[in-house]
Amino acid sequence: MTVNEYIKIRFGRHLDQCTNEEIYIGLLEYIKDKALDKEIVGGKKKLYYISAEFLIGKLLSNNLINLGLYDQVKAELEACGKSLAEIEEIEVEPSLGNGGLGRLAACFLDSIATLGLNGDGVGLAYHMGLFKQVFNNNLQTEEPNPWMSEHSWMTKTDKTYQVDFGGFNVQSRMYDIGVTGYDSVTTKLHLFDVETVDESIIGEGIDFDKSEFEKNLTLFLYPDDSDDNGRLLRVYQQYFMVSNAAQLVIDEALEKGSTLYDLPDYAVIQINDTHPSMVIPELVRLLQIHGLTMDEAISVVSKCCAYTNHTILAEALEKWPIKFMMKAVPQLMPIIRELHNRVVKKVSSDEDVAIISDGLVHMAHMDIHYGISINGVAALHTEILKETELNKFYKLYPDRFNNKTNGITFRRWLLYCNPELSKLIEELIGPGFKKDATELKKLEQYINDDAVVQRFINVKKTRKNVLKDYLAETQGIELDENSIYDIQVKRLHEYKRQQMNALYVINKYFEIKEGKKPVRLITVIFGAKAAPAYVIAKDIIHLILCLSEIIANDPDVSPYLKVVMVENYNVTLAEKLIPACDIHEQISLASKEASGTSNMKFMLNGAIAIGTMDGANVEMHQFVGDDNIFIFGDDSDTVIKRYEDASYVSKDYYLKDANLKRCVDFIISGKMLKVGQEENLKRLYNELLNKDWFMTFPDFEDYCKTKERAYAAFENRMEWGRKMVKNIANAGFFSSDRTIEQYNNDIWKLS
Ligand code: 26W
Repeated sequence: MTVNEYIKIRFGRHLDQCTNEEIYIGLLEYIKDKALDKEIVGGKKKLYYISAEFLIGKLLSNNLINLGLYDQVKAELEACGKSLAEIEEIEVEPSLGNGGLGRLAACFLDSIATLGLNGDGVGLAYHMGLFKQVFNNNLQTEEPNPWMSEHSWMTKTDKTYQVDFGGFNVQSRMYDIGVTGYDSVTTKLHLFDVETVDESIIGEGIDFDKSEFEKNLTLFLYPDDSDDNGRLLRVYQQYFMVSNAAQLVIDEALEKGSTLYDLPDYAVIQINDTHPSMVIPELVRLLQIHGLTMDEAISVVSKCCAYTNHTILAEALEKWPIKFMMKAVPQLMPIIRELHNRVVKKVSSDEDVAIISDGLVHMAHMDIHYGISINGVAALHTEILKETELNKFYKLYPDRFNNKTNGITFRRWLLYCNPELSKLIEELIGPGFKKDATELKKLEQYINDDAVVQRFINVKKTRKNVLKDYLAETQGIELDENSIYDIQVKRLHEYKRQQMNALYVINKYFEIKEGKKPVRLITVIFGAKAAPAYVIAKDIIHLILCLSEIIANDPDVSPYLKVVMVENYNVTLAEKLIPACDIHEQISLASKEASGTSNMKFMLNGAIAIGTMDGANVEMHQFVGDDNIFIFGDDSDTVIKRYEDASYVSKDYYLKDANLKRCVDFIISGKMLKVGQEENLKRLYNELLNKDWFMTFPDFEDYCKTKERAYAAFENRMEWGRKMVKNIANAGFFSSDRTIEQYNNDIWKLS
């Protein structure tokens, strides 16, 4: 049935008589129907990918592409004078994630379905998602980000569970979003919600009463955790998520004839970071209710669960106070104590590997002792886990540790977001790369073919114009498509070092003032949300916004340098920014970025990285070689050592390097104080001068020099074009299809 026929039945009207809203609703139902036809008819064993975040992005075009309907539907709409792009604007992006971890989960679901694997996602249906970022007076403010509506991709199911908390219980309901595989089957994302959630408790901004758990359980993703009530709420949310997941796992296994003693033949659970870790004690608890002994239950659960670590930062490894656990989930504490005692008795009495110590429950430790696998998300990251952060665990369980370098879905990050590039590639090497990303390697044969390389440069120009139009229309930002687009988009965090990029901007500002003018306008684009309680991160945003204002208003500088910070960076914006990018910034302090995934998306779209030897940059560098990526800065060994011997004193660098000093001093200069807030700027200045925990100063000089090298290289357009082709040709490894195949072969073992 065509869309037209479908719409006619539904609305009794022809397509050209419908509004865009009506067509959107019609398409939603049309696609849902088509996806249903392809639903996987379950094999025996099933994967449950439990994650607190699924940053799925808009689904309309994505689903059309995966179902093979995109061209047909687009043409049908065009024939009636309608535009798919305009209809797409109606869809609201669900903001069910912070950044990499959530977007990775979404890419994985796409690949799981595409590979035809029997696996579903399980998470929460946060009503407001993560906050919406709004800039006021050069400062970030936060607003609720509602996305649910009567017509959405979510389908209400009749599955409900009871979830018990200390002192009360709630009734949950499961909602499903179909996950369409590319030319393959449909699997599901199950999102749990609770009917008592009350959106009216939201006050100013994203303020709400954090103690009213029944009303706020699924209201926001990661609510502000700067106080005890906020942190306690996270425990409630996490338990709500995993209790539902565990009940679903048991239900589905029983339906398929499991005795529960053989649960590992029916279910494998991937624990995405530590947020779902309570699934381990919860499953043990439920299996006991089903008649297994504690011994049996622990043995069964230990064969079902696998854990992925996404961060090296110690502060991000969750540890929950026992008193929180006793309040929120008292029924789990006896089980966690038992799990802890068994480790002490049978494995090791070393405090460092204990599940309970100092009145805290160490979630990652539980995952490692009671799981089949622990993986890092890039080669370097896994090595650092094994050799330093989790070394004691690695010694206990060497066989459980493995690496799974992250990946991205090429359907969204190439076919959908860059159709011009996709078309060019298809013309050159055929359509095989869409199913087998390693075929991109065939593009290398064109690296010395100037006419072909020029076409890649032309596609980039087209995409730079698309971004220019989009930002002008949606955010009132003016870009010059002839400038270099130098882009850093990612969560705001000191370890990612947006502040170093900002210091570079200041450096360039001074150079231009002194008459050293770049040959071409440089546009430095930032996009980042800061966690609401992360004060310094918000100060860095303030710095960037102030710089943007000062430079835009300075006629000496503005023809040569432009600083832009896009508001409310999200998946939809990423889809516009990434194809348009010339140079992308992957400048984390070496050893701190577990992997990074935007680096892969940029590479695939023919942007060249300026990066440190960190996360997956290391593997990208291996693929493209020194000439096609701009590497700088201290390596992870140097950094780790500097932390170990506590030898870093930021002020020494500041005093030694006059150039650095004047850049840092500029933060509290009269010019800055005129457009910014003294409190914020002074705090940031002091932080850098007296602490600089993520070591921007030691890398600063090398960073500046490397940027100059990159900008100079950009001017040799043909050579730059060759670098672009080299990067695209070598991006195949970073397909999430490859990552998921490895998870399946090594851990999940689904048939
Ligand atoms: C305190 C709880 C907590 C801690 C960290 C919540 C959320 C986070 C981050 C948002 C986790 C995250 O996104 N990590 C990123 O995961 C990506 C996918 O593996 C990696 O590519 C990034 O390097 C890593 O920062």
